[in-house]
Amino acid sequence: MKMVAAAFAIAIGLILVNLTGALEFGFYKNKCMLTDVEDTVFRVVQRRFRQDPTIAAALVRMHFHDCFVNGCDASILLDGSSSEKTATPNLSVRGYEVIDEAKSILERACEGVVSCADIIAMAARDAVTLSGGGRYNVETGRKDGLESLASKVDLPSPKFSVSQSIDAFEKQGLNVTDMVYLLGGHTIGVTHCSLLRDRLYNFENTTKPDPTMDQALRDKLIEICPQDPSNNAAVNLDQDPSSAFKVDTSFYKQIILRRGILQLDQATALDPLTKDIVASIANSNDFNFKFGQAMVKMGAIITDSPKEIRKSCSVINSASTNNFLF
Ligand code: HEM
Ligand SMILES: *[C@@H]1O[C@H](CO)[C@@H](O)[C@H](O)[C@H]1NC(C)=O
Ligand SMILES: *[C@@H]1O[C@H](CO)[C@@H](O)[C@H](O)[C@H]1NC(C)=O
Ligand SMILES: CC(=O)N[C@H]1CO[C@H](CO)[C@@H](O)[C@@H]1O
Repeated sequence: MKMVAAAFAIAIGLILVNLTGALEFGFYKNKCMLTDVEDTVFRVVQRRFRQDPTIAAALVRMHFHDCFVNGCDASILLDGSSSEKTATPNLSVRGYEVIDEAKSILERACEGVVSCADIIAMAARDAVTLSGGGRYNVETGRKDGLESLASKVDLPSPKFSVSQSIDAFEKQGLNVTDMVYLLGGHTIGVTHCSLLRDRLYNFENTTKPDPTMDQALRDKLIEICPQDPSNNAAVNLDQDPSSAFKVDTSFYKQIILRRGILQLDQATALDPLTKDIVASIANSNDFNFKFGQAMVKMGAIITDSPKEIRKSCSVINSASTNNFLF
């Protein structure tokens, strides 16, 4: 009798763990017939990456945006007239088609098993690997959210002070060290002139450039981003030309040299709250490992809102009978 009760308790425990969405390494092992889920995602990302290496940055950023809005639940993928996709910070998030391709291959192999949120997490990891950042193990077992609302997108702004940004990360359960590692995501990818023009010509309404910017960098950037606001060219976030698309510590070395592009990135290297962390990462030799750990921690932001395994990543399963999206 006792054993039955114990077994029952364990069973209930397992169900509860599953309901609360506990993540584990290798969750999909032997869960998709003969298909290796992680390998399938990797091959899709690799094929896309060979056509367009800039997709790596887009996938890493997608995971960040997904996790910071209602946890990592693929809500960023849902279509809808006022879904997260339509929120301003999402305007330049790309890579949806990579997730869709992996999803359709996996649905053919094993229907209703692999969540879109997990595909994003795996694809972000693969993007890091393909960009030279090493391979970290990714936790899986997420489910997909039912709701996506632009009005709930409350991502930190590149104009935030370091202290505001620390608060935003702490709200997500990430500490200041995690934040500085995760900002290392900016070791790849680009931003656009519209987000940095003020630093070149009229910083905080002073009619002068941002005094924290290296003069040689400013000279270069005014060529790429003239004052005319109709120009919105892309600018590498990591200003070391030899590693602008490599995941490594060069981003930290650049911001120490006052060659940060986003105001917050630059401030992180100068603010007493973060500058020692930046300096130590810049000279560390375990960045890939620590960055991977920080990504795993970010990937574990999960809320308890209702979830499912979506059939198609851009629409909830019962989309025809409810009004969550509009
Ligand atoms: C305070 C936190 C953060 C702020 C304010 C921020 C802000 C930004 C901004 C403004 C852009 C440029 C968008 C554009 O011009 O189109 C950007 C790009 C990017 N962000 Fe962040 N970000 C933050 C944290 C992160 C984190 C945690 C990651 C990932 C670990 C990340 C990864 C990226 C990547 C890879 C890009 C380049 C995207 C591309 O080239 O397509 N960011 N970020
Ligand atoms: C931040 O979190 C990491 C990982 O969970 C931990 O190793 C580190 O000690 C924490 N740092 C601070 C400053 O709390
Ligand atoms: C600069 O001036 C504009 C227009 O007056 C104002 O909206 C904005 O808040 C100011 N920005 C800063 C950083 O003071
Ligand atoms: C890539 C993507 O889906 N971007 C969308 C962001 O939001 C605008 C609307 O404001 C859409 O037009 C874009 O398609």
